[in-house]
Amino acid sequence: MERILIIGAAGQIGSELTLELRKIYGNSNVFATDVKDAPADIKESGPFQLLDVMDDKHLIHFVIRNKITQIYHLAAVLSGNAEKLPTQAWHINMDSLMNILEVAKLVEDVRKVFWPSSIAVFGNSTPKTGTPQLTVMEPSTVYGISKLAGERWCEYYHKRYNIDIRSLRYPGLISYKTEPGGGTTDWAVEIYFEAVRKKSYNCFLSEDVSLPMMFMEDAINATIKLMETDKANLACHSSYNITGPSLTPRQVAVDIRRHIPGFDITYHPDFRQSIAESWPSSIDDSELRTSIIWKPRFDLQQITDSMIEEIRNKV
Ligand code: AKB
Repeated sequence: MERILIIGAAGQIGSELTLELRKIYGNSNVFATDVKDAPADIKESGPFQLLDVMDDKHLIHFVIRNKITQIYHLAAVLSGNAEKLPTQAWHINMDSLMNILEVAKLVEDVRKVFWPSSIAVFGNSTPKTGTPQLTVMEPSTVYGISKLAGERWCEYYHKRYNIDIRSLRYPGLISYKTEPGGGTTDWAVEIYFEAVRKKSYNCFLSEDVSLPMMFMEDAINATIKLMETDKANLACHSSYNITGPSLTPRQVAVDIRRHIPGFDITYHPDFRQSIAESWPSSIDDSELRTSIIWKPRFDLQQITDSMIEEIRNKV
C-alpha cells in the first residue's frame, strides 16, 4: 500500500495533485504538507500538516512515523522571485532537495521520489525551437541554475544509491484553482483572471515572446503516469522534457476575445522579459511521450474555454 507525502500541497501544482492522488490511493494515504495553510478541500479531504522541508530532522521523523513510501517535493522559489533574493532562493531550492534525497537514501520504505525541474534549465545558447532532451544547458537565472544542479543531483543519487527519482521539466503551467507566485510564465494565468475580473491586462512581457505552456490537468496526468510507469521503461534519471502548446501573450489575448470581445491588453515588459527570452520557445518531448505513452489533451482554445468558464464560476 502506498503512503504519499506531498511537500508544497498548498501551491499551484500541489493543491490539484493532492486531490488527484487521494482519488487513486485513498484520502488517508496522501499526506499534504506545506509551510503555509492549505485550501479547505485539501484540509477536509485528508491529512494536512504544517511541515518545513528545510527542517531535516522534523522531515525524517514525519516520513518514518507515517511510513511514507513516495514523496512529491513541489516546493520552490520560482524564477522571478529568485532573481530578487538569489542566495536565499539558491539555499531554499537546493537544501530542500538535498534533504529529500537524503531521506530517500536513509529511509528504506521510501521507494519513489518526484521532483519538478523546469524549462528554466535552458539558456541563451540552447536551440530555441524544438529544444531536444539532451542539449546545451547554460541557464542564466538562479532558479534555472538550481534546477539544473538539482537534475544532476537526482541522477547522482539514482546512480550512486539506486534511488528511484522521477522528474519533468515543466513549462509554464496554466491553472485556475491556485494562482502561481513569482514565475516568468505567471502572465499566462494572470491574463485569464484579469480578463474575467477587469476585461483588461497589463502584461509584463512583450506581445510576441513565445513560451512553452501546459494546462494543469495535462501536467497532473503526465506526472501521475510518470510515477506509475514501470521503472524499466524510464531511460532518463535526471528530468524529462514535457510540453503543451507554445503561446505568446498576443495569441492568448486574441483567443480570450472569443469569450470577452472587449478585452484589452497592454504590454510593459519588466525584468522578466530577458528571462523569457533566454528560454526555449518550443520543446521536443518525444522521449517522454514514448517512455510513458502520453500526450497532452488541451490546445489553446480548450485551455481558454476551461479557464474562462472556471474563473467565471469562482469570481
Ligand atoms: C517560472 O516561470 O519560473 C516557472 C517555470 C517555467 O518553471 N513557471
